[in-house]
Amino acid sequence: MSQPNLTPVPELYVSYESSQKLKAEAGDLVSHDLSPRQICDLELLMNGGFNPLTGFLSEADYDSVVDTMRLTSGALWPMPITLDVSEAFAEDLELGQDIALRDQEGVILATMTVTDRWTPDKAREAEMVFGADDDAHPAVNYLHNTAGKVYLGGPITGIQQPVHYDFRARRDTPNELRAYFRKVGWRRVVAFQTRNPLHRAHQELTFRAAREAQANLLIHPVVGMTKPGDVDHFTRVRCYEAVLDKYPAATTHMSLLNLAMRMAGPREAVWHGLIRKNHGCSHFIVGRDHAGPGKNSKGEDFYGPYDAQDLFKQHEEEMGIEMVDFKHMVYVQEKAQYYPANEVPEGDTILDISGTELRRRLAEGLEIPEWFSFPEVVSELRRTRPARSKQGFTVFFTGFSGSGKSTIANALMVKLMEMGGRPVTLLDGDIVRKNLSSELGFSKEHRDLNIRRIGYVASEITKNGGIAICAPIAPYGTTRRAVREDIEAFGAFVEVHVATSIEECERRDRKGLYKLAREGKIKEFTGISDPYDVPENPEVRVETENVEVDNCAHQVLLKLESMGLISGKSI
Ligand code: PPS
Repeated sequence: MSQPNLTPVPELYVSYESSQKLKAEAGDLVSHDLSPRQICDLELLMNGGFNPLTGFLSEADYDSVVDTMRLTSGALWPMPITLDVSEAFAEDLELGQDIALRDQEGVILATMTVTDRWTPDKAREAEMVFGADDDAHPAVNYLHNTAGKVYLGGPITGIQQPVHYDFRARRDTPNELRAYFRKVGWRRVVAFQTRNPLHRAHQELTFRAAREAQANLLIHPVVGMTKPGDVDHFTRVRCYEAVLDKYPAATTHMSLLNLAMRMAGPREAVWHGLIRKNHGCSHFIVGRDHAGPGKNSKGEDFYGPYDAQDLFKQHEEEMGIEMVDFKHMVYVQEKAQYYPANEVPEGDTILDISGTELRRRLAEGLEIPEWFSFPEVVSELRRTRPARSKQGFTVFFTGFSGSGKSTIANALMVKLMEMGGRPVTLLDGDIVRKNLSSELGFSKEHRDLNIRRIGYVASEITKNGGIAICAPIAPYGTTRRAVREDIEAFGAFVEVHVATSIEECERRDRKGLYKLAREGKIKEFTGISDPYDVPENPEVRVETENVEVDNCAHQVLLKLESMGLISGKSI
C-alpha cells in the first residue's frame, strides 16, 4: 500500500484538435463565468486531482457525499464539489444542455452537460460536512453568503487548464508529478500540506517524517484559496523557496497545489489524502487540528484536536495512502536543536513561539530569533507585512442616518492628517453616492452594491498603505462582514458603531429626512421602514448623546493606538 502505482491518473481533457473545435463552437453555448473557487475546483477535476470525479457532482452523488462521504458508486469522497449558480441563470437551462465554463477574463476552460439542477438544503450541508450551521466557519459563511442558491451537476469536457502567470515552473498536475517521481525513482513520497510559511520547526518535522517513513519529501503547499487572513501565496512561495535549500540535496521537491480549501477539519484531511494519492504520494502528514477553521460563534473549536487524524486512520487502508503523524517540534536551548516535544531531555529548557506571538512580533517590528525561523523567511514576511504602524487600514463607521458618522469621521480624518505619515481618504456616504454610486437607490440589492464598492476602494487604499475612513449606513451585517474579509487580507479593519438611537436621530433630523420618511414620502428609510442589523462585536461603539464630537473621535484614536496602528505619542 505504501508504494503507489505511478501510472497516469485519468484526466478530463480532450485532444488538442477536439479542444480547438469545441472552442470554435462554444460561441453558441450559454456561458457560466466561474468564481475563483470554482476555477480551482475545475482545474483539479480536469487534471485528475479529484479523481474519480468526472464532473461537478450530480444530485444523487451530492446527497450521498453529504450523508455518507461516499459517491453513489461506493467510492470514498468526503467533499461536495458542486457548481453553484444563481436562480436566474439556472432557470433558463434545460437538462441535457451543454454550457461553457469560462474564467474571469471570458476564456473557455471546459464545457459541462447539465444533467442535474437542484436547490440544496444548505443548512444540512453545513451540519453534515462542516459539523455546524455556523457562519463563523469560513466555508459555511461562503455557502450561505457567497455561493449561488442552485447547484448544477454533470460531466465535464476539459478544454484547457486555467492560466497561471505566477510560479509556472512550480505548478504540476498529478500526472506531471507522477512522471517526475518515476523519472527520479522516488517510490515512497511523503506529502506535506501547508497554508502557512515554513519555519524551522516545520523543516525539522517534515525532514524527520520523511526519514521515519524512509521516503522522499514533497512540500505541497496550497496556493488556491486558503483561510481568509492567511499570508498571501506570493510571499509564502518565496519563503518556501528559501527553506527548500535547507533540506539535503535531492531529497525534497516542492510543487504548488491550486486547491480551494474548505477548512473542514476531519473531512478535509481525508480529501487532502485522496488528492495527494492522486498526485502519486504514498504518505501524508496529518497533524493536530488539520485544516481547522478556528473558533465557532461561541468561541469553541469546531472539531476535536485529533478528529482529523482519527478519521484519516479509519480510511487509510481504503485510500491507499499512509498517515504520518505530525510531531510537535520544540527548540531545546541547552542542546541548541529541535526535539519532538515528548522527547525533550529532562530538565532542559524549551523555547517556543506561538503563531499569535509571531504575528505580534511581526506586527510590532520586534526581533524574531534565528532558532525560530530562517532569516530569509523573516525578511520576506517583514517585506510584505511591515509593522502595523506602517500598514494601511480601514476605519468603517456604521449607524443610522443623522447618527453623527460623517461628523466624527471628518474629525478623525483631520486628526490623522495632523499626525501625518499615511495618506487619508474619506469615503463618506453622501460623497460615495454622488461619485461612485450615483445610479443606486436604497433597495437591499443597491445598498449591498454600494457597500461592496466602498469596500473595494477601501481595500485598495489599505493594500497600498493608506488609511480609508468609510461612513455609510451599511445596514446589513453580512455585507459588513464580507467587506471586513476583503480588507483584512491587506490590513486592519476597524468597525465603529455610532450607536445613536433612532429616536435621537429622528429628534435631531438634520436633513429633514425622518419627517419625510414618517410621511411615507421617502420609502425604505433605515430605522423607520427598513432594517438595520446592530453590529454585534464592533471594535468601537460610540455613544454620541451628550458627548462631544472631539471625544468620540478620540475614542477611535485610542483604539487605533491600542491596535498598534498609530503611535501613542501622537495622540
Ligand atoms: S447605505 O444603506 O449604506 O447604502 O446608505 P448610504 O450610502 O450611507 O446613504 C445614506 C444617506 O442617504 C440618505 N438617504 C437615505 N438613507 C437611508 N434610507 C433611505 N431610504 C434614504 N434615502 C436617502 C441619507 O441622507 C443618508 O445620509 P447619512 O449621511 O447617513 O445621514
